Amino acid sequence: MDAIKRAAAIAQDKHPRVKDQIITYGTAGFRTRADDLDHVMYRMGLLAVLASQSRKATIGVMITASHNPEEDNGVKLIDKLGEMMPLEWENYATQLVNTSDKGIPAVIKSIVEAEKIDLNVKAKVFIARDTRPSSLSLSQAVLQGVQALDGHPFDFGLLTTPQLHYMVCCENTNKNYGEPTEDGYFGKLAAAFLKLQTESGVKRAYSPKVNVDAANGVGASKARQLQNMLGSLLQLNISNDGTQGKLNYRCGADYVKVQQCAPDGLAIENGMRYASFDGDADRVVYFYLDNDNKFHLLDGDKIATLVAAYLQELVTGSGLNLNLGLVQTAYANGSSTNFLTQKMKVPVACVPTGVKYLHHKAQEFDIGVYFEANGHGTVRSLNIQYCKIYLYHLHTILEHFCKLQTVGDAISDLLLVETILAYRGWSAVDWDNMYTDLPNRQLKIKVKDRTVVQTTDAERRVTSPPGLQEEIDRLVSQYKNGRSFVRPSGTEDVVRVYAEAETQEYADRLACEVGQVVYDKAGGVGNKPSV
Ligand code: G16
Repeated sequence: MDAIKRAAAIAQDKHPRVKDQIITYGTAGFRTRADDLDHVMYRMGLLAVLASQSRKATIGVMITASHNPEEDNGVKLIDKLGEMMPLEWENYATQLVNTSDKGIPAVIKSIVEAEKIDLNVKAKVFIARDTRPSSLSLSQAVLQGVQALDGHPFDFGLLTTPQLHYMVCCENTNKNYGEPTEDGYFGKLAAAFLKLQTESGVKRAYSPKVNVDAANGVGASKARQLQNMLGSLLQLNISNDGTQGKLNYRCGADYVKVQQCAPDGLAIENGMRYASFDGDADRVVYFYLDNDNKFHLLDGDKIATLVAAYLQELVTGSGLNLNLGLVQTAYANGSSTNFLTQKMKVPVACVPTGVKYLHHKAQEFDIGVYFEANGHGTVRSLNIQYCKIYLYHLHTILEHFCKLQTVGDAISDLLLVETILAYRGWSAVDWDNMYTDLPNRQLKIKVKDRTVVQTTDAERRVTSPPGLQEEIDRLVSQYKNGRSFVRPSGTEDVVRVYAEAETQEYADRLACEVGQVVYDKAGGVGNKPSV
């Protein structure tokens, strides 16, 4: 029996597709209830072998549902340089996952033909997982998929998503970038942080204490490993480390960003600086309490502004003619965009949600800073070597903190933020004072089928269902500084609503009114939002 037939037989016997439910490769891979994912994982193991043979490189498979609730899980493939797979591979993934068990050989053969794959090439697949209870058995299913097509799996066990990106890239660049081990990863980050602190100096006003909410996820143990290498340079006090609370439940970057409040599991005090990771530690947001005990969020937009302003200062100081730009999504707070374009004179581009779009767009600049408001982001520069000659600091930052972080990395982004705060001698309040956010609100609306909502113009306008955009325009026109858009999530079964306005009360009301219209026009289910 050849490998493809054997793989199909194992699928039917051990990893059958039991539900006739279509699942698509979304914003960040497949994501749904963990109970529905066994066959998906096995088939992604098969696909990873084909991808490895096609690209003649090691491919990564990460098992995580990132910010989603603990009951969910997900999987995504990592391309040879640590980037997301091209669109055609996302389509292959959707085809392979949704065919019947008997249909597997035909789909594999069509991929082999389309990509002209030599099935004799030795395939190598790196696998890692987050801390969800379901992740271990799902990673076994991936492993069996890889073995079924005679590929060679290497299971790293628990890693953050960005760590697996790092491992894949190191492996495929002959270890030029670093050792594909955890020691290699932490050693590289710690050495760069130490170097930047020593050379650019740490202002006295800077406090190296940061309280980290690790979302009860994999980032907790990893941040501790980093802490062991940093000594007193940076003092990370880690809460929500998974020993008590539930993953992402009332904690983590997504909760803090969307709810605009401190997470459970840590006692927030004024004068301190806090950071929240998400479940697989590829996003980070900061927050603090002011002297009036008011909560302040320093989200991806604030991080982008801090980083872009710092890099612009370095570039301007060098006299080099490098163009620096920022990439955001529709979720970016209007004040951040105004501050950057009008005050800092940094060009800003807007793209659809998903780091793959931001990453791609950022490459149009010599130095492209990209961040989603939810805390995903990094800096891209295709001119790293060029920067090295003139801008040693910039080069160190790009090379060590940013180069590989094609999806953003909470840990290296935290080091980047701390490097800049130390250099400027800033507290969280000083940083927040760069500009004031417009009050905003996000809601999730449950609908029968979220794909009925279709968008254009980087997701800022709705094209379907008919009449929805006109209603949103009408509502927005009633609010000073009002802005709102809706889009189907690519990771959860909801339609997302974003609104901003002059006051929090108005932003809340606008979001609710837009949510009601979505509910009415897009087939809402369950409770209708009420003002
Ligand atoms: C993923 C993507 C992000 C995206 C987020 C929410 O993040 O990598 O680019 O912003 O999902 O996407 P959506 O609004 O389509 O649900 P994560 O941290 O969950 O992997």
